[in-house]
Amino acid sequence: MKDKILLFLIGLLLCCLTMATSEGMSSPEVSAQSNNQITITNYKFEPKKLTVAEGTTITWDNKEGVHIVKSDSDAFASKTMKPGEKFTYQFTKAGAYPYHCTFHGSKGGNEMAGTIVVVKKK
Ligand SMILES: [Cu+2]
Repeated sequence: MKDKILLFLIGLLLCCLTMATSEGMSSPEVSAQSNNQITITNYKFEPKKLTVAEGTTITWDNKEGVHIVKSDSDAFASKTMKPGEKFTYQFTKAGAYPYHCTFHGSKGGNEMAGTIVVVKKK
């Protein structure tokens, strides 16, 4: 009888481990598809780094302050954004797109800056 309980517990443990592992592996893909919004608040881009699939349109939502979102490589640039204003850009090519606020940051990820990582669609 004791053996059966032990086997049952081991089975339960293995089941939990398998579920936890598969969940951990699938979550980046889910977030890449569902999250395409960056909040501008407190002189920061939230999230600072965002991974999305090719073809995703990203929206920067300015909650406070005056900012300009500009790609380090000049791929995209917003106009001067006041609080409540949004900027959108569609990423059609895979690659890393570092960007910064021209008022509060600079190229190379300094101060107010972030990165969009675009991955190929599967
Ligand atoms: Cu700024």
